[in-house]
This record gives sequence, structure tokens and C-alpha cells, in this order.
Amino acid sequence: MTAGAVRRDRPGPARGGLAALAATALGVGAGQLVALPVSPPAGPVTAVAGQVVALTPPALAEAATVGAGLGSRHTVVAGVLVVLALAAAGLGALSRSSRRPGTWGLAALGLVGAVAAATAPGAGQLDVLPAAISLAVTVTTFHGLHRLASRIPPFTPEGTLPDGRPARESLTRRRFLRASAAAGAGGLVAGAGAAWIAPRLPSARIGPARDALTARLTTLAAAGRVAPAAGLPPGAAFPGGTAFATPVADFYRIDTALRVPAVDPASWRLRVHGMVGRELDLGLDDLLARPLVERWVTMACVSNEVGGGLVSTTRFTGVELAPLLAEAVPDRAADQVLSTSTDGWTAGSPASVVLDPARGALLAVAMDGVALPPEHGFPVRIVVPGLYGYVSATKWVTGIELTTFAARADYWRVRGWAPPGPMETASRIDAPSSYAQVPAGRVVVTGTAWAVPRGISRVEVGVGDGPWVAAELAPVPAGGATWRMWRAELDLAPGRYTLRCRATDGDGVPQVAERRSPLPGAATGLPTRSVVVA
Ligand SMILES: Nc1nc2c(c(=O)[nH]1)N[C@H]1C(S)=C(S)[C@@H](COP(=O)(O)O)O[C@H]1N2
Ligand SMILES: [Mo]
Repeated sequence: MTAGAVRRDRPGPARGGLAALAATALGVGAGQLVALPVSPPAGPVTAVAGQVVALTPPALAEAATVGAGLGSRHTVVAGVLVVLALAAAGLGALSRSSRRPGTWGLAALGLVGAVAAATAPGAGQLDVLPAAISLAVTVTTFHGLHRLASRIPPFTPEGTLPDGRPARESLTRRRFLRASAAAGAGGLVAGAGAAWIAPRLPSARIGPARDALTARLTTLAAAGRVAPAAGLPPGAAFPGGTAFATPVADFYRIDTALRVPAVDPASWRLRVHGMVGRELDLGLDDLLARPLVERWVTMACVSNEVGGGLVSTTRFTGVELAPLLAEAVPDRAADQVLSTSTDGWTAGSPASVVLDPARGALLAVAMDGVALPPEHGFPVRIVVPGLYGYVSATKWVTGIELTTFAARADYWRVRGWAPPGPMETASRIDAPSSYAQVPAGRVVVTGTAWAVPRGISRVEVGVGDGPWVAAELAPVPAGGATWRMWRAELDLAPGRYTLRCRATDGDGVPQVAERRSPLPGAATGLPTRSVVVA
């Protein structure tokens, strides 16, 4: 060995393991810290723990809770940390001749965190950021520490190198140990700091505030202060078909919010202003003091493709918007109701629609009997039956301005979308699924159709170019504000078929068959589905 050359060597399993462990600690600590301003549940460890809890069968979760003194959540977090530490140390120990096992393994662990954060219910678009930063910090730190560890000469007795020079081993070793200790300690401090800060942030109050609002609504309902929605008529959905009421967790979600706004209901205000005779300024208590109603509504997104899933139905609870706005004495010349959210998003609805008491626009506070989830607009959002979400359904609403379409354009109109029009009559085939193989004979086809607020009067199904066959229509709660399930039985011999369907609205007008993509208005065209009958 030539004098002065730094001998490269394999770091033993202990050094490799220590390097990976310290790097992971720093990376995870950084990720947890970055999550604070983004979204605390999106911290990589918090996110994985959350998914573990969500995926644990209830019986097992209960057993874990009973068994754990600290409560299952802390136990799960501790479990995740232990598994992570073992995995990281193992990957580091494997990285002897090359950094590759550690690099790829640690990156894979980081990806698990990112996927957990991105797929958590209510995740915002920025929620992968903490895990991504965590991954980058971990891998970079691991590289640095691994390089230091590789520079430590092999152990020789008497502290000399094989060529007899005095080893600088102790110096290099000390540098490696010091750097590892610094990374590990930094990670611990960051992680512990984040864990201490998170429950003290305003966003941590949203969960309890939501529960409190749900409890309050339950009390109001028990006191008869909520006009209940008509119960679902029996048979509103067909066996094997799509559920009439979309579970809240499956309700489609569309918004531009990079992070889900955390709006404290205690300080929430709604200002009604603009072309009005009298401005209104309401808090949540003022809102809940008004008569509350429940209403079944099917909401749809204008960007839904034919056959797409951006349409859902739930029972909203809220305050009638038309009489509330009437109290502000809107100017007759105001043709637009422009609503604003805390994040600056705006929706411009036709005043004629929102101010029409028969349409039933709501300031909604709950869906399916529970306070709105944060990602669906907690604490208050607007719901206008028959208007697409982009021109009506403002989540986290805090302002309503009476104005004109000539004077103000809303968020999506500025970006090329059409001003509000009536909702297109639309239908969808839900079963059999695409390219499903079904046995020959009687084939049951189910689906849904909507044309809010006109309702659905007829749905027909066709096979190939064959004639239209009337489908059976399920009963719906009163009015046309919801979708309507349908079902048809076809007699099919073996072969490949294309099924199509067509809905007719309550005014007797069939849905537009001409194929048109969403932008600038809603899509039109008849849904089709390929099936294989064997
Ligand atoms: N504040 C805010 N509200 C919003 C949006 C948004 O981006 N920001 N998107 C709208 C659109 S385009 C639709 S389709 C509906 C979707 O509501 P959901 O996510 O509760 O299903 O919300 C509307 N309300
Ligand atoms: Mo939308």
C-alpha cells in the first residue's frame, strides 16, 4: 500500500448497520418535522402507523387496545419504529462490499412511507412530501456515513497499519462514530420534537371539534330540531349493484387544496356581502340556531368522464341557503352567487338557482349523519342540487358575495371552464364489470342514472346495435335530486357483446348521445361495456 493512500475497506456489519440506523433516524426525524406544517398525519412513521391501524381487523385492534396500557396508537407507533430500526440495521449490515443493499432497501422503506401518506383517507396533494424528504435525507446520510466507515482501516493489533505506519484508525473511527451519533441524535430530537408539537397545533383540534359537532347535531336531531330526510325506500339499490348511499370514505373528492384546510369551527365565520341590502356575518352557533334539514343529494363533478366515478350520493344535513340569503336582501341585478373558501377558491352559481327555495341549496355541516370530514369541507360547505361542484359546492366556505357574471369570474371560469349550465342527464353501467366473463343465459345488468334536479323517468339497455330494452327502475327518495338505480335482464347466448345504456330525464328528454369530452363543459355520450358471455 502506498503511503498516504486511504485504504478502502468493507465496513463490517456493525458499522454498516450503525450507518443505516443513524441515517434512518435522521431521515425519519426530518420527515416527521416537515410534516408539521404540511399535515402532521403525513409524517412517514405516523402515516405507516395509521395504515397499520386501518388495516388491522377490528377484533385484533380491540385485543391490542386492551393489552396495551398506553393505548393502541402509541403501541403501533412503537412497533413501527422497532420494525423500521431492525430493517434499517439489517440493510446496513448487508451493505458490506457495496452501498447498494442499504441504498435501495432504505429507499424502499421510504416509499412505503410515501404510499402510506398518499393513500391515507383525506390525504392532501402535498402529503407525500414528508416521506420524500425523509427518503432523500436517509439515503444521503447513509452514503456519507458509509463512506466514512469505508475509510476506517482494518483492525490491526498495536494500532499500526499492515505497512507498519501508525494507524489513523482511531481518528477515522472517531469521526465515523461522531457523525453517526450526531445523525442519530439529530433524528431523535427532531422526531421527539415533532411528536411533542403535533398535538399542540391547531390542526390537532379538528378531530375533537368534528366529534363535538357530530354530537351536537345528534342532540339537535333528538330534540326534533332537524327535519329528517325521507328514509330510503326499500329496494333503492339492487342486490349486486352500486349502493344508493355512497359510504363517506368512498365519496369522490376533487379540490385544488395542496393541504386540506384546518378550519376551527369556534372561529369560523360566514360573511354574506356584495350586492345586498344588508350584510350578514354568521358564526357556527348562528347557523345551528336556524332550522336544520336533511337532504339526499347526488353530487357530480363536471370533469367526470362518461361511465366515470366522480359522482356520489349522500344524506347532507344543513341549513337552507335560499331563505338565509333572502335575509341579506339581494339586489335584483345580482345574477351570480360567488362563494369563497378559506383557501381562496371560488365558485360562481346562478343566483336564480341558489335563491330558489324549491331547489334546496344547503349550507351543509354533515354528511351521512356525521360532521363533514376535513377533506369534504369541515365545518361548512355549500351543496346546490343540480349544479356541478365546480360552480357551487364550495368547501371550507367563509364568504358569499352577490355579484354579476359580467363583473366576476370564478376559479375555473378563469381557467377555461364554461359558466354554469344545467346538469347533463347521465347514466352508467356498473355490473357486470368491464370484460367480465358471465355465464350464458339470463344476464343481469345494473347501473345508475342521474339528472338532478329533473330526475330519471326511464333507462334503456341495448346489446350491440340491437333495439333498446326498458330497464327496471328502483324507487328513489322524493324529488329528482339523486341518482336512480336500474336493472335489466338480458338473455344472451355465448359470445362477445357491447352493452350500452341510455337514460331519459324527468322532462322526457333522453341523454345526449353525441360523444363529447369534459372541458369546457360536462361530458356527453352513451356509456358502453364489453362483456364476454361463455
Ligand atoms: N374550496 C374548494 N371547494 C371545492 C373545490 C375546490 O377545489 N376547493 N372543488 C369543487 C369541485 S370541482 C367539486 S366536483 C366538489 C367536490 O366535492 P367533494 O370533494 O366533497 O366530493 O367540490 C367543489 N368544492
Ligand atoms: Mo368538480
